[in-house]
Parts: sequence; structure tokens; C-alpha cells
Amino acid sequence: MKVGEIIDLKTYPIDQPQSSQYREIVNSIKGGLDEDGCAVLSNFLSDSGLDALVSEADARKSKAYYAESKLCNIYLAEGNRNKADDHPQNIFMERSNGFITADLLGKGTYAHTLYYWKPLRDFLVHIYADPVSNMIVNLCKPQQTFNWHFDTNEFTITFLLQGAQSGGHFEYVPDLRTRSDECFDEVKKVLGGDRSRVKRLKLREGDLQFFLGRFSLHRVTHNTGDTDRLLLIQSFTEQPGIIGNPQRVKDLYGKVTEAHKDRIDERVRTDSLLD
Ligand SMILES: O=C(O)CCC(=O)C(=O)O
Ligand SMILES: [Fe+2]
Repeated sequence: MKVGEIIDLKTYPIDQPQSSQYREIVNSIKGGLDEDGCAVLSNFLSDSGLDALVSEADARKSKAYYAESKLCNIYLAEGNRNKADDHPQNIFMERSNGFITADLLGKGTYAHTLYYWKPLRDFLVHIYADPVSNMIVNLCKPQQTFNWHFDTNEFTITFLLQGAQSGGHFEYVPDLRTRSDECFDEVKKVLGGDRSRVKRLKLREGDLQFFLGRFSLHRVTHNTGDTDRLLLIQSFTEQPGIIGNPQRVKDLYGKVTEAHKDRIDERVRTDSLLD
């Protein structure tokens, strides 16, 4: 299968930047992101593209990494002894999902081909430089959940490969923090159960979702069905060279690379937000 065939290019001609359809698509995504931190292109994947990505993820499920520690704060980082017990850094929640990491989705896989496909790259700017987590499959088996958190990179696109039969909902709070403000009070309200700003996205298999996960708190609720939920995530950044915090990468994905060790003191950052 050619890379162009993974996508429904007739409906979404992202390889034709001169076309009026392309401009319409870009405008609709921009509108959604401005308004809500989120946008969806329905049925973006072709049927055969979806099947190929699902088979590829299924074949790697047994290698998914599951962390031993199952309690995480929203920064997916250590607590802070200098802050009160009810500070967001000190509120810990269950996290039981696993990840199929980027090294398991190497060259020659459909996921890799799609991520590095030039038209998609041009469409989306910079590729996140983290060699372990720039492209992953989030695996939520029955009873598993991924707690509220913020991402390291600004921007992700996700493809729901297999939805949960019940539960396993993606929930988010648009723009809960800003580039210069952690907005701890607003964060605390959400962690305390305030649902007034919480949105739940209806995603279908094959849809393409755009999401600003560095500023919008998000989670996956417990998968209450009998089958696995699989979601492919491809990450992008505003500036080139951004890489994950080594501790966080180790905790979530079970491994780091030389790149993480080399750059520990000189990580490229676009803000000073917690992660
Ligand atoms: O599975 C999802 O819907 C979201 C996963 C996620 O937020 C992440 O891996 O950072
Ligand atoms: Fe996330």
C-alpha cells in the first residue's frame, strides 16, 4: 500500500497545498484549535489504512511498556514537598495504560511512513524530536485509564485505531494553563471534580484529531469494555529539537536514549511550564 492510500486523499487532499480544498481544511482546523484547542477530520484514514495501522499495533501489543508506579500527578513528575498536600503537584491519580514506543514503530511500518510523509510534515510543521515518544500507541486494556495530564509537546495528531466498547473516553479542558501561567487554582478545581469546563470528544475509528495538549489538561477515562482501546499519537512542536524530560520519558515509556542523556542540561524549551 502506498502512503497516500493510508489516507482518504479524495476527501482530504493534504498533498495538494494549492487546492481550495486544502485551504478549507487548514482553515477549519485552525478555527477548531483557536476556539477549543481541538479539531477533528472525520474518516481521515481509508478503510485499508485503518486496517493496516491496527494490525501493526496489534502485532506489537505484547511489547507495550507498563510502568510499575501507577500513581501520577498531572505533570507526570515527582511531587513537590514545598507545596501543600492539595497542590496539583501533590495530587496523585491512577495511571494504568501502556505504550507501544517509537522504536517499536520503526522504518517500514505504516505508522512511521505516515509520520514522516512530506505532505503531512509540511502540513504540520516540526516533528517532535523525542526518539522514544514522538510516535506512540497508547494502549488502554480493559479496566485501564490514563490520568489527567499535560503533554510535553505543544501539538499532537491522533488516530483512534480501536475504540473502547464502553468507557475509554478522551476528556479535555481547553486552555487550562497558558504559556506563562500554570493556573493552579483552575487546575485544582478540575482535579476536585468540577466538570464545568470539561469536554468529552466523540472520536470514531479512522478519524484524525488535532490537539493542543501542552495547555489543555486531558485524560482517558477507564476502559469499561472487554476489548483494548488503541490510539496512535504523532507529536509535533513549534520549535525544532524539543525532547522529553528524561525522568518522565523513563517513567512513561520504560527507556531513554543517548539523546536524552546528552541533552539533559540543554533541553530546548519554549516555555517554563512544569512537565
Ligand atoms: O489516548 C488518548 O486519547 C490520549 C493519550 C495521551 O494523552 C498521551 O499519550 O499523552
Ligand atoms: Fe497526553
